[in-house]
Amino acid sequence: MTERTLVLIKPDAVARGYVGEILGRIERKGLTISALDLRTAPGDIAAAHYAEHEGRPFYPGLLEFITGGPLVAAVLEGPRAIAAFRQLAGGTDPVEKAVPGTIRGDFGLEAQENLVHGSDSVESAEREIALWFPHLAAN
Ligand code: RTP
Ligand code: MG
Repeated sequence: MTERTLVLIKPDAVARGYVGEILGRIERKGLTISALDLRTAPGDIAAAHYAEHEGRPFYPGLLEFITGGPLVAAVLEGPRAIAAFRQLAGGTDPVEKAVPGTIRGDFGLEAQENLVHGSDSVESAEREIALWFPHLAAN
């Protein structure tokens, strides 16, 4: 079953020049890039994207970080694309959870500035695709 997932190459990764490296890993894994856009996230989109974390201590800083510079938003497609990209990304904390060989494990040091986002379920993916790429919403 082909799946879609919403990926963000976060502002830290764009600022550090890792867009090509990360897209290369996505392509080498075999996932298809079906939408790709460099943009600075407006506050309302960022807040809606991370609404599940509202009230957590890191939430205000997370919104500031994610809106603080250009990011790359993408839609990936492929068999088990959601899990496949999260495998490439590695665990949330680049040091405590992500292992070497993953994007976060290879390039990250901090829990917040962890380079990438990938949807965590089919429901999240469809919600996030509709938010970032309204013209690609399922219905
Ligand atoms: P994401 O949603 O960005 O793909 O990351 P995730 O599923 O691996 O992690 P999640 O728990 O959803 O957290 C969302 C993002 O919030 C930032 N964060 N900072 N300072 C902290 O302790 C902390 N914890 C999470 C990270 O940018 C994380 O990716
Ligand atoms: Mg998450």
